[in-house]
Amino acid sequence: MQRIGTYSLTQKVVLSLLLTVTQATVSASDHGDASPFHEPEMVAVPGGEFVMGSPDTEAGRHTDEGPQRRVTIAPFAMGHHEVTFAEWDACVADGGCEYAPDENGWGREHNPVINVSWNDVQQYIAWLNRRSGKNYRLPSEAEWEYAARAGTSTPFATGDCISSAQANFRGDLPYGNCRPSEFRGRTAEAASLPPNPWGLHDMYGNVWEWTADCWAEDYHGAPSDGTPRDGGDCRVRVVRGGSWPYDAGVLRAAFRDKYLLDHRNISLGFRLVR
Ligand SMILES: [Ca+2]
Repeated sequence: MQRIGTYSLTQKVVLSLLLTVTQATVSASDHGDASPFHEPEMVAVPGGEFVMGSPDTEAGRHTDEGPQRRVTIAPFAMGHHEVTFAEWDACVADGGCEYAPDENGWGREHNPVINVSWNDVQQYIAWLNRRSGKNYRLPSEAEWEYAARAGTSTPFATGDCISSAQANFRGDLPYGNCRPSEFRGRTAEAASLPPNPWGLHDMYGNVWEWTADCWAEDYHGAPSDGTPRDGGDCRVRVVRGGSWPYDAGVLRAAFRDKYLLDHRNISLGFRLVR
């Protein structure tokens, strides 16, 4: 449905019929003219164990990325792409989200939603869970890094370098001795760049992604079972993955940053897990 603009007219008709059926089945409690309800497209992430954080030897490393430790992760499903404006706007239209974020003149639809705070996201999740009857939530920091690495241990799932053909970031500020590439200067349509080995798009760059975890200065005392950290400073939550106006060093799988719960900006979005 999200890519309806690219379908042929016949496909649109078929799709609308299908959606009508889905709507009737899924949402008997629909209100009037609200948009049809769609769940996010999810990708199955296998359970496993991984080494979280970066080694002392990794260029650009910060002390908050250690100490490295083994973390066990139960299987889960993760958003195929960052939550889009179309997905957010459906929540607003349905009365589930009070806040309609500005798109910074870049258009809405398939662009990743920006200008949403951690608190705003809680409204979206509550709405989605009411409508779907499922348990969508923000990923833990450990789940996020596990999924971003997708079995790799290099700074990026793409290896020791990443380019703007693989991720949306300041390609003109590459990592280490890697070659420079394009800087787009804005968000890219969600999932318009190649996925990581586990089929997840834009884990590196495009928009920062909120996680569930309270901020702590390093991994001493952090859980090793993949659950979010609830100690530390819970007024501040961890964001991951870097974003379109940041250099490659910030896109590293181990890199961590943080924002206050009510902070909104044009490089900050999210994706969900369940
Ligand atoms: Ca991202």
